[in-house]
Amino acid sequence: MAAEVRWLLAFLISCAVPFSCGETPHRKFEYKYSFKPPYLAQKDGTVPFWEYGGNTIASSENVRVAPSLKSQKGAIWSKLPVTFDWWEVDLVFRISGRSRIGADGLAFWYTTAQGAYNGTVFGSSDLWTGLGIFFDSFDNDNKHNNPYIMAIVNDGTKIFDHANDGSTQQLAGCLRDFRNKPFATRARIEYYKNTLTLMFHNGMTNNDQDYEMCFRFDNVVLPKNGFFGISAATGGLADDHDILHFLTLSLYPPGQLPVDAHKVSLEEQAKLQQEYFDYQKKLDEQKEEYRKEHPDKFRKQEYEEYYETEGQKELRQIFNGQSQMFDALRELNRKLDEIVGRQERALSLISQVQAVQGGMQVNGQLGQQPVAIDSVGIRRQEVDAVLNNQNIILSAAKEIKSFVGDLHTKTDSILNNQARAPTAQVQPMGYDHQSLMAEIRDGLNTLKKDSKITGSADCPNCLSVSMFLLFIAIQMIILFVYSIYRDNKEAQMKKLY
Ligand SMILES: [Ca+2]
Ligand SMILES: [Ca+2]
Repeated sequence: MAAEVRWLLAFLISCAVPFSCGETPHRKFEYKYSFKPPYLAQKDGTVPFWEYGGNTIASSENVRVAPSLKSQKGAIWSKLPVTFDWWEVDLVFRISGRSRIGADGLAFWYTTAQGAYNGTVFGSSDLWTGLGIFFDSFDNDNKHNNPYIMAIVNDGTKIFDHANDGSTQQLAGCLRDFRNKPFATRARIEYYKNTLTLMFHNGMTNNDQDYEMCFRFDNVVLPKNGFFGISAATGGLADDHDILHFLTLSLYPPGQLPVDAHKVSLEEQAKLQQEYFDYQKKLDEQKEEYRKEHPDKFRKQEYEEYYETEGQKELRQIFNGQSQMFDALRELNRKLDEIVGRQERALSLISQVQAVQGGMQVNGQLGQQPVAIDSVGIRRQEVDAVLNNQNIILSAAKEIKSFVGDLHTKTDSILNNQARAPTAQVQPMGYDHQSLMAEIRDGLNTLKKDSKITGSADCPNCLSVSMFLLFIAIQMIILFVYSIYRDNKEAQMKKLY
């Protein structure tokens, strides 16, 4: 009875889990809190719905928050406060510099007020209220743990702990290298139902799906109606800190998407689409004009694209090889995960079988052999076989272990011998090679001497061919005489009878 109840419970839980976990929020693109190329900055240099300052430069392709010059600081802040509770920000960025170590880093902000453009925390204000996510390039505390990504939530009272790279204040973080990557690095920051998640793309591939978890932290409470911002700073060492995309999505639990928001977005979408097409058309016309005006220059540029230097070629080959290795590794990783999953399932099934067996024994049904448990799809003898196999594998592993230990000790002693007598030769142990060699040499010499003696002197004891034939002839004569004699004898005997 207990077993049935357990099965029912397991079934109910397995049914309920997908419904509770599979809930995905509705996503809506928020263009007033986003920027992306082309035409990121307008002709007058402004970025629509954003304000920037300090040493930040915005172009049509990206926002260079801090350039690779000494002691630069800059920031870009959204003009409007956020009007939604939950959000996801897709950040596509590049941090690159010629030095092996870079500085200082980049910060993503969600704070109750816009910060400064030349502050002390990665280019913006300290004592902030809200969230700061820092991409810290420079290792201030010399613990060899940078570049590092970390999140710090501040209530406006904490001063950023630069000396310890913020490690005493961080909510969560991960060690990831984000500098000088072949493709742009990406961070997906999600704040949904008080859970803060950061997914990171290391820029080693241009596959949009290669995100991995940096951290996930529950029970994070952020103030409402904050401002988004990005800031960066350089020090004695300097990197270029470029933001290529800043895409914001508002998240709504299923069934809570505001109705009018969807309608408005459709209208505005159509309007923007039209604007985009007009602009695209204008640009194509301008391009065509330019091509007509400068035909030679254009042709030259066209052909130059086809050539690459030796260095570029080599780099491309190396990169291709590495990409292949990376793909193979990822595939292996996936398969390992699969195997681990299967093993866990098998283990849970075995434990269930044992539990069921235990239940049966308690209920006094010991007489009935629990031969088949079809509902699980696994039989008793199969479990036994699996256990036996495991035991065999274990004993084999033990043997291998002792063998490896043996090998290890032997290797150690060889190494010690070598250390004592540092020659290129490995000294044999417990077996005198040289004396054996001497013995063999000696034996060979005697053999040679013997063969010389036998080869040079006439063989006194040997039988020659003529001698042998003589013996044969004598024997034949004797036999012949004897047969004649015997015939005579027989003839005489016959006469007598
Ligand atoms: Ca630092
Ligand atoms: Ca550090």
